[in-house]
Amino acid sequence: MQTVYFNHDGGVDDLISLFLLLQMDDVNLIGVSAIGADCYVEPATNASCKIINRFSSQQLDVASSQERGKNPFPKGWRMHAFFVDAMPILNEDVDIKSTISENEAYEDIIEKVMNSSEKVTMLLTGPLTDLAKSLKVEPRIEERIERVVWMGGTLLDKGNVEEPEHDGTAEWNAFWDPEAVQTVFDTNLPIDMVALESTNKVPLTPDIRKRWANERQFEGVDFLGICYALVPPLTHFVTNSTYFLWDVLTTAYVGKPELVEKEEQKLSVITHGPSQGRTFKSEEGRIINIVNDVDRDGFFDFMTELAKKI
Ligand code: AGV
Ligand code: CA
Repeated sequence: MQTVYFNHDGGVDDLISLFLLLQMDDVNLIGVSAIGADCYVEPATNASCKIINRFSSQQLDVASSQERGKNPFPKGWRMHAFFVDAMPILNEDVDIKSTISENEAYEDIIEKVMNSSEKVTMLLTGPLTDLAKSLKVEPRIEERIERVVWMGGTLLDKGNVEEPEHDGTAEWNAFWDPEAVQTVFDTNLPIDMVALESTNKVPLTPDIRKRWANERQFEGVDFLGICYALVPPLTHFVTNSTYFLWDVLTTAYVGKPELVEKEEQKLSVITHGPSQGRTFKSEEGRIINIVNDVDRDGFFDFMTELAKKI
C-alpha cells in the first residue's frame, strides 16, 4: 500500500488522474489540493470535491491554493475546469461527504504529511509551487516524504511552451514557476520526473476516443470520453493545443510502474531569461529519475480498466 498526496492544476488530465487514483486498490490517498495554474482554481477545487463524492466512498476535503506563477497559462486551457465542474454526471444529488478544506494547499500538505504514520508519495501534476512553499514553511516535511512524482520537465530540444520571449525549450509546468522547480531540486528528496519524452508517446487520438465510445456502457469509461471531448486530439500533426495524457501517465506510473522506462541523470533548471523552465543535464545538477518511455497500449488498457471499476 502506498500513501499518496495529490496536488494538481485542474486540467482535464489532472481531474481524470484524480478519478483514476480513487480507483487504485493499493493507493491510500490522504490529501488532494488544486492550484490555479492550468485552470481557474475555484472550478478545479469544486470539480475535485464532486469527483471524490461521486466516484469514491472516502471522505477527503480538497484544499485550494492561492499561489501565483511567473508565467500564466493560456486562458482557453484554463477554462476546461469550468466545463468539467458543470458536467451533469458530477452534479447529480449524492451524499456530500467531502467539501472544500479551510486550509490553503500548502498548509494542507504540511498537515497531512506531518500527521501521516507512513512516508508519503507526493504526486504533482502541475507546477511545484505548493510543494516548494510547504518545504519553505515547514522543512521537516522533507523527511516524511518518500518521493516526489512530478509531471514536468524535458531534456528534449523542443518543450511544449510556445510563448513570446521564450525559446520553446521548456515544459509548461516547469515554465509556470521555475523557482519552485529549483527549490524542490535543492532538497534531497528522490524525484521521479515524468518528462515529455514519455508523455509525447501518449497523445489523445481518434482511435482511443472510439474505444471509449464503444465501452460507454461503463459509467467510468463514459466519463473519460466526455472529459476528453473537451480537448483537441492528434489528427494530422502536433500543434500547440494537441492534447496528450501527460498527467494520467504520471498517475498510472504510481499505480503500475512496470508501464514505463526510466534513466538517472543529473539535472539543473534555468530560472531566468528566454529558456526559463528548461531542465538540462549538468554535472552540478542533482540526480533525477527521468521517466522517458512507456508501453503505450499497456497504459491505455490500464487506465480504461481502472475506469471500469466504478
Ligand atoms: O505540460 C503539460 C501539463 C500537464 O500537467 N499541462 C497539461 C497537463 O495537465 C500544460 C499544457 C501543455 N500543453 C497543453 C497544456 C495544452 N495543449 N492544453 C492544455 N494544457
Ligand atoms: Ca496538469
